[in-house]
Amino acid sequence: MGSFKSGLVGVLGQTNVGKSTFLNAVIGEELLITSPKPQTTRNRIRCIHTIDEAQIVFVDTPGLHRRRDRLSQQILREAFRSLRGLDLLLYMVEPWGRVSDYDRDLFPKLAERDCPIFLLVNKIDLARKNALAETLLAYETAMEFAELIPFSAYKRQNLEEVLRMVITYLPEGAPIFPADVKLDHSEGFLISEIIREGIFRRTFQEVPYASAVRVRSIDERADGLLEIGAEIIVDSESHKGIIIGRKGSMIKQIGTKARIRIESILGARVFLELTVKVRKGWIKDDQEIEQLTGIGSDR
Ligand SMILES: Nc1nc2c(ncn2[C@@H]2O[C@H](COP(=O)(O)OP(=O)(O)OP(=O)(O)O)[C@@H](O)[C@H]2O)c(=O)[nH]1
Ligand SMILES: [Mg+2]
Repeated sequence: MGSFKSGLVGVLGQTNVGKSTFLNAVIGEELLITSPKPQTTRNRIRCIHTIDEAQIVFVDTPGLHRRRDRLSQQILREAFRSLRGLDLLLYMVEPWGRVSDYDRDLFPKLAERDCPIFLLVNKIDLARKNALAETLLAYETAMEFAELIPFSAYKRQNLEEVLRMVITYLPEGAPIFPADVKLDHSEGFLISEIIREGIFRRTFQEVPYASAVRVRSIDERADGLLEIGAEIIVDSESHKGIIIGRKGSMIKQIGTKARIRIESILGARVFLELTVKVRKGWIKDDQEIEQLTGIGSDR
């Protein structure tokens, strides 16, 4: 048996390409939130995959985009901050047969990095005939990648091959985290993300983007029940109305779904109390953004 390998592996790519779905598939648990809407992930989040011969510390990152508003810009900075000290970078794209303009503009900057870069072509289950081959050829021509690997996070096609290749490129080293740790964020962060996912999946237009979630308290009662108090922060009274819904139906749905998921992940019974608060203009204010989203810190 060879010696143990470990390393830090970043997952980068345009928003919505499936980075968080890929990492959930790897760690075998839905610890990262995903949605069909862009800009679901806001923070860099380390999640850890440990097997007999290696430990891969993945860094999930917020998706890259060209939106100019303040919150989007801060989210983008967070993505690029995640790239420090990596042993390997996985750049993820979709199989649409051509290099996106965004990727083409980014590649000169990416090529300056000194760690190897893989191209991961995700969602091959959606590729039309020939498109996968065209995509691989187009990206190969646009930039030099250490490896190019097609796969599907959703269908778990070729996932093992991705992991095998990643491990090949890791340096030898001792594990960085205990073997049973899958996420290096607090329980509070995990809970706030699960609630935020409910908002992303159930509301539309600007509402999910202008919402943040803060867990105010987690108390364990003597009988083991976890009492969780969380606050949804929105940008306007009209958003508050949408989040609460007719006769409270929307917030009830969000709360029930989130509670069931928190219970299954934490293995405890949960009482979840959700409140909604308006902080006008928070998405335009750097200090409020940092405070409410944790961007810039490892919370
Ligand atoms: N058909 C198909 N859909 C996928 C696949 N991987 C991800 N998706 C879908 O793509 C959408 C975006 O997935 P996410 O994992 O949230 O994407 P992301 O890159 O993390 O997005 P951001 O956090 O916004 O940057 C979701 O609706 C996923 O279900 C795949 O292999 N096949
Ligand atoms: Mg994501």
